[in-house]
Amino acid sequence: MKTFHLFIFLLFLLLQHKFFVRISNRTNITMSGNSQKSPCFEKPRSVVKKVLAKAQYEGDGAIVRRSIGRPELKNFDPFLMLDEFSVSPPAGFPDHPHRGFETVTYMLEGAFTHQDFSGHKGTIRTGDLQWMTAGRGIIHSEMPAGDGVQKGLQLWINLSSKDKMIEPRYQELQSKDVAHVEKDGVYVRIIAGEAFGVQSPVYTRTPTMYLDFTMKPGSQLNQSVPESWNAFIYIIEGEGVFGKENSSIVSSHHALVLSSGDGLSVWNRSARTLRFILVGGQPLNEPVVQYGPFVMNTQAEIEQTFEDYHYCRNGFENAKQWRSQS
Ligand SMILES: *[C@@H]1O[C@H](CO)[C@@H](O)[C@H](O)[C@H]1NC(C)=O
Ligand SMILES: *[C@@H]1O[C@H](CO)[C@@H](O)[C@H](O)[C@H]1NC(C)=O
Ligand SMILES: *[C@@H]1O[C@H](CO)[C@@H](O)[C@H](O)[C@H]1NC(C)=O
Ligand SMILES: *[C@@H]1O[C@H](CO)[C@@H](O)[C@H](O)[C@H]1NC(C)=O
Ligand SMILES: *[C@@H]1O[C@H](CO)[C@@H](O)[C@H](O)[C@H]1NC(C)=O
Ligand SMILES: CC(=O)N[C@H]1CO[C@H](CO)[C@@H](O)[C@@H]1O
Repeated sequence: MKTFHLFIFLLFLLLQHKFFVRISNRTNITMSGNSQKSPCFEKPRSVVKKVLAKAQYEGDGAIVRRSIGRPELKNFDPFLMLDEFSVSPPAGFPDHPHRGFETVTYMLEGAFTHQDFSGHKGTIRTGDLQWMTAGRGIIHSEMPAGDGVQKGLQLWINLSSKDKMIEPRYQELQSKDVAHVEKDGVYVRIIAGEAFGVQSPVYTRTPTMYLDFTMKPGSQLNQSVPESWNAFIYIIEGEGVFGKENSSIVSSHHALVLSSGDGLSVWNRSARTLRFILVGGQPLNEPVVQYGPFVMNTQAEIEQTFEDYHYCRNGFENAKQWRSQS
């Protein structure tokens, strides 16, 4: 009996030992796969369209470089617009309405003050972020908060038809609270989504990724992007090589539309810092009717929105008495 127990015990040890070896070998394989050659994309994304965002006037004397939303880059579901703005007082974006989508304002330099018709008011500064869900309706102003040129990015993200008339909501994040990681000469600020295993706290109603990358000369990046999402790049500063290793160099103020695929690789080819945003989102695949600051699904809904705005109802009630203060 005793020998039998000993036999079982030894067999157990033996099996356990084998088991551990297996596990540890497998762990090693996974780890080296991630840290050295990682991640080998099954279907790397490449650049399918390159558009220069030319400067134009918008609002009241503000200069914007529009990429998404310009005639060559419309209907990039779920994105409606991306503006790189550059504004000196007294220019700005005085009282104007929104319905049916979200605006994401990210300050690159300087500060902007916003105030809305529900009494919400605040200032965002360099590196701060405001994620505003306009939902059923907001009227607000966005004006420079300091002297000189104030710069930032504003992205418009569509809401699905079931979310278009939700209550307005703000998510504000100060620069110090924006998740960030630095790895091998690549610094990333994670506004939405995930990079290098770090996740943003921002909740996005339309699933979205928004990453701000700064790459030192000589650095290289592999970033995964969900395969079915639409994704693009906007270059803020410097120049880089995107998608395929031997593709041509692209410089600042260009937007690059990416093919579908599970990830993106980027190389620098210059002695300067490269800074760009990578933005991706799950397409809504629903019909759209946009009229200026209103984005709905049908012509009838747009007409309804104009009426609501005109008669101050269905979300625009506060518009009756409200004017922003200067
Ligand atoms: C584990 O790795 C070692 C060293 O590379 C190798 O000799 C051994 O055969 C591997 N064991 C298994 C179970 O794969
Ligand atoms: C597994 O990784 C450990 C720690 O990095 C290392 O000491 C060991 O040699 C590796 N084993 C194999 C089989 O690569
Ligand atoms: C990116 O992926 C490629 C191909 O899998 C690999 O050769 C390269 O080392 C990776 N780069 C980084 C920084 O992980
Ligand atoms: C890129 O160009 C280099 C040198 O011109 C060449 O050796 C390499 O094979 C090319 N790589 C690809 C993926 O085409
Ligand atoms: C915008 O949102 C609507 C639905 O809410 C959707 O049907 C449409 O495809 C979207 N359009 C764009 C350009 O993203
Ligand atoms: C991967 C790559 O293209 N690296 C280049 C980045 O920039 C430096 C500086 O110009 C080059 O030396 C590297 O070859």
